[in-house]
Amino acid sequence: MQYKSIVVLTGAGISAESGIRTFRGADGLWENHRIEEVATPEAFVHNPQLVQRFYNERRRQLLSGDIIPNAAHRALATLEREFSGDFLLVTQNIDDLHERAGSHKLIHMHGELLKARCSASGQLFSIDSNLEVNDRCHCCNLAGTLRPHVVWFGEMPLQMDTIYEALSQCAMFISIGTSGNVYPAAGFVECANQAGAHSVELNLEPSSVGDAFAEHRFGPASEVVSGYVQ
Ligand code: BV8
Repeated sequence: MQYKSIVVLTGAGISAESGIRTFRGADGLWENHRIEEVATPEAFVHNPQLVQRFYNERRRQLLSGDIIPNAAHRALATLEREFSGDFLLVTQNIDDLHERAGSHKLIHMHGELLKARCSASGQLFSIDSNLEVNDRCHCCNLAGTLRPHVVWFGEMPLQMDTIYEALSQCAMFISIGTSGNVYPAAGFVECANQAGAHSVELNLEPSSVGDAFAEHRFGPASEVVSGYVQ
């Protein structure tokens, strides 16, 4: 690719063919709760067992051995390895499929399913099993302070300064597998356009912000992404 710098944004759609349900795929519902109602700090205060169950179930699926990176994850890892310019992959996803495919220049702006965080100290811990409400934290030994290291609705996404700096410098912005419904991620294309970047949407269908992109390729990520980046 002849561009000097590339920023890639991925959403749930890039992991769909690996077997992880998208938010829209679940009609935004989980156990008859709207995702926005379960993935919030208020929900965690009001019903921590429900919220922990929501993440424990997703963590169990991710660790089941049935979920592996697909050709789209692998194509992005190859692009990072072979591209000589500046490269940053920003994912809204909390799974570890990009890492397992070999991506390193990666930001999980909405956190990571395989990490827990102490609400008191901010310390992070890797977890490969259930996280229960009364689990005692390793740093303060308090019960009830451990939460999923995930950005809930109403919480500030992670590393936003780094992301906005990369967007302001990028020559190409590629958005993959996201419906463009959740901000601030859905606004990244406008930042890239203002930086004069060439913006590309690779998705199953036009997203809510599809009109902002200069170029579109529609189809399953496992086909469209490798076809576009290689
Ligand atoms: C913030 C982690 C401000 C959790 C997620 C009221 C109160 C508070 C905030 C708000 C509010 N109203 C609006 C907001 C802002 C809010 C927001 O945007 N809400 C939406 C619902 C309107 N945003 C926030 O709250 C954000 N924070 O604004 O903070 C602030 C300011 C200062 C100080 C403090 C705070 C935080 C949002 C992060 C929420 N956490 N994830 C978890 O995972 O459980 S969001 C979660 O949903 C995902 O991470 C992702 O971002 C989003 C789902 O979106 P997608 O990834 O796009 O997935 P989706 O299923 O929607 O679409 C899949 C796409 O793939 C589809 O287009 C489909 O066609 C395509 N596809 C499917 N299969 C394939 C495919 N494509 C290719 N190939 C395939 N095979």
